[in-house]
Amino acid sequence: MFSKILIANRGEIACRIIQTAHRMGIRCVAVYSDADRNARHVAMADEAFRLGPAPSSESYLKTDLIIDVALKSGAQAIHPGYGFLSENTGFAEACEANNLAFIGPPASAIAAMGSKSAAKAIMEEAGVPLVPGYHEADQSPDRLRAEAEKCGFPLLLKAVAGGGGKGMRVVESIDEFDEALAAAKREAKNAFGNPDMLIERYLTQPRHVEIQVFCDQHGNAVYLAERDCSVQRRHQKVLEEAPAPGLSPETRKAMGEAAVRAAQAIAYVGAGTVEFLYDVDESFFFMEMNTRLQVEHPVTEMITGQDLVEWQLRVADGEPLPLAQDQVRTRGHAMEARIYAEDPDQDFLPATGTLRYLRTPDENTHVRVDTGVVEGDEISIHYDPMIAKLIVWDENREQAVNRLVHALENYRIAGVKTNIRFLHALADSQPFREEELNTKFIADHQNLLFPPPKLDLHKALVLAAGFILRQRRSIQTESADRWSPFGRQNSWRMNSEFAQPLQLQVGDERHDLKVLERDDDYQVYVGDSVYSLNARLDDDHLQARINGHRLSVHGYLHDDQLVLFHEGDTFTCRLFRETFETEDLAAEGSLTAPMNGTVVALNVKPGDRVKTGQTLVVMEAMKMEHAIKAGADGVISEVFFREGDLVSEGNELLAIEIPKEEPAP
Ligand code: MV4
Repeated sequence: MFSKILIANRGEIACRIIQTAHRMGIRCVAVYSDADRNARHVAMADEAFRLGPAPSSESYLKTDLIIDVALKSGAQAIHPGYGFLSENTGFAEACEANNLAFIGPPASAIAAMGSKSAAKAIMEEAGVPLVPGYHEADQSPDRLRAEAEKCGFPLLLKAVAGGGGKGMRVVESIDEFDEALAAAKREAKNAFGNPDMLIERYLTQPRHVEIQVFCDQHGNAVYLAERDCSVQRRHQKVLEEAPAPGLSPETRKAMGEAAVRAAQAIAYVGAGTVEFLYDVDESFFFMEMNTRLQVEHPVTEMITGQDLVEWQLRVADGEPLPLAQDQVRTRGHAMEARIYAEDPDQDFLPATGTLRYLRTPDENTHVRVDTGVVEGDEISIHYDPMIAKLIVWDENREQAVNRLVHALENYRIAGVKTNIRFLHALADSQPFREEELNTKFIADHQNLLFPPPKLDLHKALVLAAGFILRQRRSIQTESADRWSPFGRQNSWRMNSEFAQPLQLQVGDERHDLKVLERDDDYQVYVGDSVYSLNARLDDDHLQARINGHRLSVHGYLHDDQLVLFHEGDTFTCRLFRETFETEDLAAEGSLTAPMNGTVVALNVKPGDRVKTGQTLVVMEAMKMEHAIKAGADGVISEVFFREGDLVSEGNELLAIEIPKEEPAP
């Protein structure tokens, strides 16, 4: 077995590979871009080498540099993960040429799946079912038109060089054919540099069912059940599960054996996936073969109890497959949800930012989290926006769905927008629970996937008040003398003049709350209503009772922004601090910004003499102006910002020299 491997990847899959390699006693060399200097995969590896700047083209796609690092570090093999160089024939060949084992298939097998029409010809020869249609070389419009009529309508034009859903066009009738063909060819030429088309009968309600295959270097091949990946959004997988619900043992066997024939037809070695379209009448058709370990491989691991990365390492080292086909067993049901940094409310626009608060569900036999990030990490524009994969397992699908829904409720992120709420709505929806799986699921159920908030506004505001006051009190009691009678608030202060005001902004709306408090109990006035609240805060966990309704939420307060997490949903509001209504006196030698905001007026310059009470700087935050005044007479020695600058809480704004004593006249 190898004693040292290089992982030519980043993020969760790099971490995933390192985990198995370490368990097997194999040392790991990581590579990283400047953006990933402090990334989890770098920290986990035994050593790591810088590749270059953040863009993939200058780092993770640098074939020669990665080979050099592997040779320099003494690694005997390279695991490419998925994406990046994993299906790059040049990279596989470069490994071979440098006597490094490529932990993946031979370059020839990768190349064989590069063209859709060539792949279909190979599969036809191997007896793998194909969607009826045409995939020959003759691209004359007359021939294509004749083949279209033979195929029948609706049909699908697919670019020979396309993949992953790019370059497809549905044609409903022969009248549309010529125009659709011309347009599809133009698109394919532009997108792939190859205008060639193939024709397929169009399946209107297909499912995406894929078979995990594995082949060793000795001609052995097995299939490890299937995955259903039908729930997709714009050809991006969202939820995957294994086994495929409703698949009969006969179909599973037929599909598995077809997949093995597919792999053997191209002399495959290692982990591969054969994708099928699975139709409502249980027929299935070859779609494409992915010549790598796939993102969703964990669901197969969960139901087979096998570690596919371990299999990859053994096969790459020349060992035979760990199991024969009749030793492969599955148990229970597994699901994977892909947690992305994206904003479902803005058409799933990728989101960036810092993972300020990140809590994951506890891992056990039922719950697994594959991730490459930790709290505090940055999600940048440079790479895939996937934050993590949440994988669950249980004895049957119904229980697995419950596990998934529950685990999503315990996956909490603040600082970066995510699709967690969307995933929660999807997993918890009736049609998903009822196995209504097909590739149009998300498009067909928009109403269910963007539900209104479960908490009503008043309850959310009352919880927010409880969280803020409890957190404030825990900070006060930490710092103050906890035995002092003055620190205790043990009587209702019934005069509403003594009620604490609390201003919370939700979206563009500002809500003025008033709160009376005694011990753990509060009376919260919101609008014309009053709520009795009992609240206990344990770290980030708030247990509240509002008018007798017990609720459990988690919260994160940062920069006057509070995020509450409740049953997969989040509630965000901004807190106006009392300091915003007061003035800060600059008594010290330097002056710092009291909050995040903008410098709207800078009334002084270096050398200016200032008098106590004089306004030096005006800041604006959350539509309120805040004057910063001199707390003593002095001279401005330095100014660190200009008008219009954005500053963060704690940033030094300016420096004042305050004479110890006025010089004698
Ligand atoms: C199809 C199809 C219906 N009929 N082919 C999309 C990705 C590409 N690899 C093949 N795809 C499809 N091919 C025929 N003859 C429907 C799709 C399809 C799809 C397939 C799997 C998962 C999601 C999908 C979403 C839209 C369309």
